Amino acid sequence: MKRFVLLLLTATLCLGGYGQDVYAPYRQHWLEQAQRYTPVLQERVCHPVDTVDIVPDSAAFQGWKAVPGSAVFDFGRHLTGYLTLRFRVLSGTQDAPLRACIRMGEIPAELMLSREPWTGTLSRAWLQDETVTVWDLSAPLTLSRRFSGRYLSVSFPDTPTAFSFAVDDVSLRAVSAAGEAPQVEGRIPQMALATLSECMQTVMEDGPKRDRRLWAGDFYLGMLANRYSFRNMDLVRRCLYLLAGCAAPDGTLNSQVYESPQPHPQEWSYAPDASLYFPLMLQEYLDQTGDLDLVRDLWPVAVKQLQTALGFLDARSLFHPSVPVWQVFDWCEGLDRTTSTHGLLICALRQGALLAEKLGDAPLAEQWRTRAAEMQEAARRYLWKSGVFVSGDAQQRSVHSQIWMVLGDVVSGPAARRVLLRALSDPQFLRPNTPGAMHFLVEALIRCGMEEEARQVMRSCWGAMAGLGLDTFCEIWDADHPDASPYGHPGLNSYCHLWASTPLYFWGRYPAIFAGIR
Ligand code: RAM
Repeated sequence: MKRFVLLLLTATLCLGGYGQDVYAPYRQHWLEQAQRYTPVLQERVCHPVDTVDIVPDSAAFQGWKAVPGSAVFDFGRHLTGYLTLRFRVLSGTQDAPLRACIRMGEIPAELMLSREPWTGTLSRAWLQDETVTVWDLSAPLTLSRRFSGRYLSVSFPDTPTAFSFAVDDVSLRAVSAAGEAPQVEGRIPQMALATLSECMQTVMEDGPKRDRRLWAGDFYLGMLANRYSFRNMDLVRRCLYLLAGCAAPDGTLNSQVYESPQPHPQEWSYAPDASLYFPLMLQEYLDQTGDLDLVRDLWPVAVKQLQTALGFLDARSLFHPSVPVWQVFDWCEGLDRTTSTHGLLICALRQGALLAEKLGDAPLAEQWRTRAAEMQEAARRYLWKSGVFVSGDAQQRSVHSQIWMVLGDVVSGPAARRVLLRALSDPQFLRPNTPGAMHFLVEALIRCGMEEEARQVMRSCWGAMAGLGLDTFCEIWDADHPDASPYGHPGLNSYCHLWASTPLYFWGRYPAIFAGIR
């Protein structure tokens, strides 16, 4: 009974301020299914393996590196979990509380970055800085915050006068839903595995430090990486059902879902690109499992995402919303995303058509294939300018647009190769600056047989991060501006990010192409 009331409450929360719920017949069931697949997190108590100092070094990532020393605990790898400190009074009697300042960093620089004045555009509370007053040194201190990182500094600014003390033990109860790790060869796949397993919590989180939530776009890429590594399909099912259960009452997907205290969405967070990954997710899930029942269960969501996006086409069959619509793809500043969404919609329609056929709806499959063909034709006719595809009224040129025109099969063969080569060699083109967008670049290069170029992107993005001695792959990667942050402060960047874990997919799916990279 209690469970029923909670689910009802969740269903009500998901409705937010919208009108009637198009998913009323299904929502409760979807949320129940999501709950049913909640994983049991595996726990492991870890201790620091060393102590280090963090020193400036202009060659190191963001200018700081860890060297043998004594100021900072080093857990030896990226961990996500709960910290416990134990103290011991060495002399005298504890006559006053102790103030402990605790900082954790995913990378060395994070402990050293200046916080004043605060320039971040997200809350400073994302920084893993905690000040705790310890009243009883004989009791272990466990912090309620879940931390994520490798480096831990603990300092005591208010020195006691009547007693001395020591930190006796530091431990971190690490949690993950990943399950047993497969053996993978090579530094890049190993880092990708660490990245993915850290993001696998009770949902596939986009980043265990920030934002710690289910993001539709990131999850699609996490699904691909999971396929060739942990194969934790229950976690995938949970995420699919959560996205569906927290969709807006008008049927559009919210791009983000929180789990606590009850599953609920970031309201009004529809983004066509995040939403259009949903048919791709279902097709990918079916391909991985053969489980048509789940696909049938969530089919209304896929249909609605495609119908909604088709509603943004203009009379020429171009994706051209008449009102501003938030689109993501990448953090590249000033990027016009409409051509990218156009290409993604073509992909989603074609995947949707495959699914419709498998579910016995041949007319719908036919209808979507026809729309996809019209959109391909429209792109060739209206978006093609001087040998490349442009985006938006300003006819912006970006690598992103070429990627999605290739993936949408608007251009193929030698012409596709020319388009990608041109975009990659011309500095005038805007370029991806996140591994999430680089993923699709690699996929597009492979699609048109440009294997050496695909390896080159793998080396210059993921390989470069590996070369810097990081433990996990980052949310942002801009080799020319290593401390670039879309959030106004590099401390807010996530240095272990789900969408960067797809080397696992590339190595698994195309072993012959990537096996040579170490
Ligand atoms: C950030 C996160 C997330 C990403 C969105 C668009 O908030 O990095 O992973 O998908 O942006």
